[in-house]
This record gives sequence, structure tokens and C-alpha cells, in this order.
Amino acid sequence: MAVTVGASRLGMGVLRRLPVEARPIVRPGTVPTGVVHLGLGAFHRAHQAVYTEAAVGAAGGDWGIVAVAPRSTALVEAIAAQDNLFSVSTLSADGSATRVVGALSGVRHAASDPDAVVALLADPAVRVVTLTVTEKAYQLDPVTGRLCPDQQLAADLAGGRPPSTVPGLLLRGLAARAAADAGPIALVSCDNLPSNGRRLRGMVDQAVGQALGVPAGLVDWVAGNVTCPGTMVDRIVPASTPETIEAVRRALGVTDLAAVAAEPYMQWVIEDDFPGGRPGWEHAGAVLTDDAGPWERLKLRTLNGVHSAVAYLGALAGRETIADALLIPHLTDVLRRLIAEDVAASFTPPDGVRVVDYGEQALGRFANPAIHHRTLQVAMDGSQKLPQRVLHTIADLRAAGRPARWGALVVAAWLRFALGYADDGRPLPFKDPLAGPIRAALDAGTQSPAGTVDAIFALRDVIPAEVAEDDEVRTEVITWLTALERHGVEATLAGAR
Ligand code: CS2
Repeated sequence: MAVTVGASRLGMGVLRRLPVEARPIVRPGTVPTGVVHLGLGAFHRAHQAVYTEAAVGAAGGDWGIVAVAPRSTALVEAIAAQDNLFSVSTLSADGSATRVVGALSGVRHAASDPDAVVALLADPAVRVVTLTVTEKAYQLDPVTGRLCPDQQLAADLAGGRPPSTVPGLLLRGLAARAAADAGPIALVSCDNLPSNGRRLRGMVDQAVGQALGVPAGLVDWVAGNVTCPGTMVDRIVPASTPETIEAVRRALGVTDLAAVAAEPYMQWVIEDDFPGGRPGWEHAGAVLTDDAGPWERLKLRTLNGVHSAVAYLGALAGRETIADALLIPHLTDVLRRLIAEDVAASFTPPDGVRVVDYGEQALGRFANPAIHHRTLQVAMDGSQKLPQRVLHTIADLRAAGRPARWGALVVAAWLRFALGYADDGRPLPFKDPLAGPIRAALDAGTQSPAGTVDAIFALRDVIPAEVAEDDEVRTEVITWLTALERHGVEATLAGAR
């Protein structure tokens, strides 16, 4: 029986006390660094770190990961104090299993030590950089893909001080790499962006093109030495909580301040374009392909689009978690229609995949009662998520002359959420990088559903022109928003035909 009180801290010293199946696959500290990861969040630890450890375990290679936290120090300190170890608990209705992962060969804190990150990017041993930095860190206009530097990135582009943003770190790291002639490198976006490889390439090219104080030849060096393979990443990994840590204490008898919990399902589809080599991820179950695009669309429009729908409708209806929200009467029927009538009709899925089956599987994953994924977590940053999750679906349907009824419901649910209060009148937090302009537009619009829709549809960096200027879509969104405002989520879903 594991002892929870006074449990010792996770670290090399306690590994041999753990059951064999809970120990790392690779011997921690023995795999030299070959990967730098930007973004030390829960998703990286439960996804790419797990795949990479399994790949090294199966196929070998110097592919230890140095994981970089852009801002927060707490995790860097926690993981450093644990000899770079952390645990992943896999949770399902049938029980849970906790395992320590040995993929990390180091951790760094970019904000306090940017030079160390730049030096790593210029290290010839590092040939792969993966990123999970969330949509907003790319600083790209979600509609046009244009780089929109905030003050910090503008300062990074101007140079003269160490970089503090993700594009700035990459820019200065690549400049140092070119200067050191350290060889080619692949930059791999693992964020839920459409064509994430192309987006990352666009971000890097624009940053390099606009930067001051970089050698004239850098543009050509980047063109010849840097690839940005696209990926589709998938695993539901809620933010860790004190309960996550407590569950590890109970399971393993150790304290792990970097513990993560995740669903059993995981998928990674990667375009195979790695000029400096890569871990044998295929040995860990990843799919290597020429074109991740169809997989990416499948996942963003079906899983993430439906996830956002559940998050907004659930938060409005006062449901704390995604699994609770799914229990709202009639919601599952409406989601099935969203999947079958809108999402599936909007694009061609990868060979051999039926969108409705994939969608049904996603609904099953959302219903996992052991995963406490908060609706408010998924609801965050809607302005950055909605384009690829819902608005592209609507645009493609309309271009094909089809209605986009259920997609319009998701947009209306987001707008209703942005208004800032739930059906029972309680306030809802609106966390979004564009919260300022969105709030200003809502305050300026007439306080009616039509006024709200028109005010937000005028924001071109959120709603693409082809959706905003479509009268049928506008009318549909106003109709849903009116219903949600007048009757609330439950009655609106009950009346949905
Ligand atoms: C979620 C995703 O928070 C969100 O927006 O939709 O993080 C989702 O859990 C992952 O993409 C699953 O792979």
C-alpha cells in the first residue's frame, strides 16, 4: 500500500521503489539531448514527451528533450528538483495507471535565461524543435496569417536585447545556428492551428524578414536549412490540479509537483520532413505521412469544433466539466447533427475515415467521467480557436451552397459566452487575447442579438469576410443567439429541430 503522508519527492532516488511498470522506459539521464521543446505545459508532458520516450525506448537515438517554459518558473523548478522526471496518469472509467516518464534531459526558463535557449537552438546536437505554445503565441492574424507583433515581439525584432517572445527566441536561435553552421533543423508545431507547419513557417519567415540586426544571408539560410513539418496532435489533457498530485501520491507514494493526468487515447500524425533526422516516432504509434492536412482538418473541425460547442453551451448552462455538460438533455443529439450535417459535409476526410464515426468516438472521449476537463478551460481564447474549429467549416459549406445551421449555433454560443454571464445570471470569465476589442465591440453595438452579431462580425481578425458578409449565416446566428438569450441553453436545445 502506498503511503500518502510525508511521501518523498519524485526523483532518481525513489525510482527503484516503484513497481516496474511505473518506471520510465528509458534510463533517465542517459539519453543525450536532440530535441528542444518550447512550452512545458501539461499537453507536452502527456503527448510528445510520452511518444518520444517510447520511440527512444524502441528505436534508440540521442533524442532527449530539453523542455523550455516561456514564462512560468514553477514547473521548471519542480521538474529540475525531480531530476527531470514527472508522471503521467492515464484515467478512464475502468481505472487509472500512473507511470514516470524519463524523456526530459533538461528544463530551461526562457524569461530568465533566454541566452541559454538561443544557445540550445544553435547546438548541432539539437535537430528537432517542437512547440506547444498555444495559438496566440504565434502572433499571427488568425484569418490572414500576417505577423502582428505586440510590443514585446516588436522589441525582439528590433534586437539589442535578449528575446522574450516565441517568434523572437526562434529568430535569434536560428540566427545563432546559421552563424555557428550547426546544420539543418526541423521546427514542429504541435499546436491546434490550421496548417500548423505552414503557419509556423510563415511566422519564422516573417520574423526573419522583418528583424533588424540579422545577417543578410539569414533568409536564404532559413530557406535551405529549416523545415516546418505539419502535424496533427491529439490527447485530452486537462490542466493539472492539486487532486492530480494527490492521486499520484496515492498511486505511487511519491510527491510529483509536475504530475499530469490524461485520457487513454492519443494520436500524432507528422509530416516526415526532418533534414537532421528524428526520433523513431513510428515505433511509438505515430503516423508519419506526406500530408497531415486532412488529419488536421478532421481533428480541428470534428474533435475541437465539437469540444468548443460543448464548452460554450456547457458553461452557459452552468456545467463545470465537459463530461457534465454532455449530460445536458438533447445536447448529444444536436452535436451529432453538427457532426453529420455540417462538419462531415465541409471537407474530405483522410482515406478510410468516416467523419461521423470519428465524431462518435470523440463524444465517447468527452464523456470519460474520470477526466475533469473544465468547460471554462476549453472556452478560453475563442477568438484564436473559432476560425479553424468552426468558421472554416461554415465558409466551406457556404462555398458549396449548403446551409451551416449547426455551425451558426456554435458561433452564437461563443457570442453569448462573450457577453459574460451564464443562463442563471452568474458572471462568466472571458479570457481571450482579443478580449479588449471584443468587449469594446459588444459595448458599442446595440444591446440586441442583431447588434451583438453585427458588432462582432465587423472584427475582421476574428470573423473572415466570407462568413461575416453572408446574410444567411448572419440571420442564422442571430436566430440562435436570440433563442439562447431568451430561453437559455436547455430550452434552446430542446427546441432545436
Ligand atoms: C481543447 C483541446 O482546450 C481546448 O481547446 O479543445 O485542448 C483538446 O483537448 C485537445 O486538442 C485534444 O487533443
